[in-house]
Amino acid sequence: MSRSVFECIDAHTCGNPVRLIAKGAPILQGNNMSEKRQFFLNHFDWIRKGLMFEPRGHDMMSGAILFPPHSSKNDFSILYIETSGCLPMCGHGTIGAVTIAIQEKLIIPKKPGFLNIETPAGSINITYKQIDEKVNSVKLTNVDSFLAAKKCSIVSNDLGEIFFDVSYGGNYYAIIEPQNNFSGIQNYKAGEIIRYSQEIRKKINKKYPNKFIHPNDSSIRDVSHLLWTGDTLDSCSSSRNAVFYGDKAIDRSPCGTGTSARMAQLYERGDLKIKEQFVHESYIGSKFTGQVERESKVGEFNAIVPSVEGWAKVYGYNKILIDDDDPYAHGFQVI
Ligand code: PYC
Repeated sequence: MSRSVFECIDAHTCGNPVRLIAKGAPILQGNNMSEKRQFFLNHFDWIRKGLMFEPRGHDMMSGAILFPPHSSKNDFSILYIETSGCLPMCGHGTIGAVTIAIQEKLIIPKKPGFLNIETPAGSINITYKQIDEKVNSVKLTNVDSFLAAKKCSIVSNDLGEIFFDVSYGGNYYAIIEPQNNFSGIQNYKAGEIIRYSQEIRKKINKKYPNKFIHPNDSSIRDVSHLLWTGDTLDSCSSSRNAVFYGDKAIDRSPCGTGTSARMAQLYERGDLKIKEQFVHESYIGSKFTGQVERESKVGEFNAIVPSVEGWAKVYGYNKILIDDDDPYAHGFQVI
C-alpha cells in the first residue's frame, strides 16, 4: 500500500479549471517535452487519472505540471494533464499555469513580464501584465497553426450530414460552422452538443484515418477536439464557440488552441488579416483576444503564428491524497 501527496494550486482561466501540481510531480525521462509526455503517459498516467477524474476532479478538469527547461533560452517546460490524456498544447492551461506560477512565486522569470516555455507541441512565448501581486492578463504566442483540410463531412445520427474544416492550433480541431443541418450553438443545449460530439469525433477519426498527423511530430495526431460555432452573445465579439474535449466536456473558456485553430482557418480563407483583433467568446460568454502575428509554414501547409490573451484567477490550495487503500484511488468517469 502506498500513499502519494500532491500539493496543488487550483485556478480557472475564464471559467475553465486549471490545477497546477506544485509539489509531488514525478521525475520524467526524455530529452524534450514531447518525449517526457510519452514517458508520463506510459509510467505515471495514474497521477493524471487520480487528480483529473472523479472523485478528486470532474469531467472538465484540466491541469499542468512545470519542469525545468531543456534549453537555457526557456524559463521552464510544461506538461498538460487532462481528463482525455496529456494534450500537446493547452491555451487555457498555459494562461492559468503562468498566472499561478508568477503569483505564487513558483518560478522567477529571467526577464520580468516575459517567459519562454517549452510545451510538448513546441516553444511558446508569453508576456504577462502584473499589478502588485496579481497577474491581470497573459498573452501567449502559440505554436504555428494551420488549416489542415477543408470541407470534410460525416453523417451524424442526430443531425444528418455535417460539413467541417480541420485546423491545427496545438491540437487538431474539427470546426463545425452553421449550415443546413446545424443552425449554430445558440440553438443547442450544452448536453446536446456533447452528445453529438461524442459520436461525430469517432466517425471523423474512422473516416479519415492517418490524415491528421503533425508534419513535425507524429505523436500529435487525429481530431481530438470539436469546435462548434454560432452567434455571439456580445455584438462586439468576433465569434463564439463551444469546444468539446475529453469525453464529456465543453470548454468554459474560449479555448486557446481552439482560438488559434479558428484564426488559422479564417486567415487561410481571407476572413482575418494580420494583426486584426479577434475576440473569441466561450459558451459561457468569457472572452480571449487573439490575433495573427505573422505568417509561417509547417511542412507543406501555409501556417500562422497566432497569439491569444486571457486571464485566470487562483481560488484554492488543495493538498490531494492518492491512497492505494481507496478503491477510487485512480479515479473514475461516468460517461
Ligand atoms: O485552451 O487550448 C485550450 C484547451 C484545450 C482543451 C481545453 N482548453
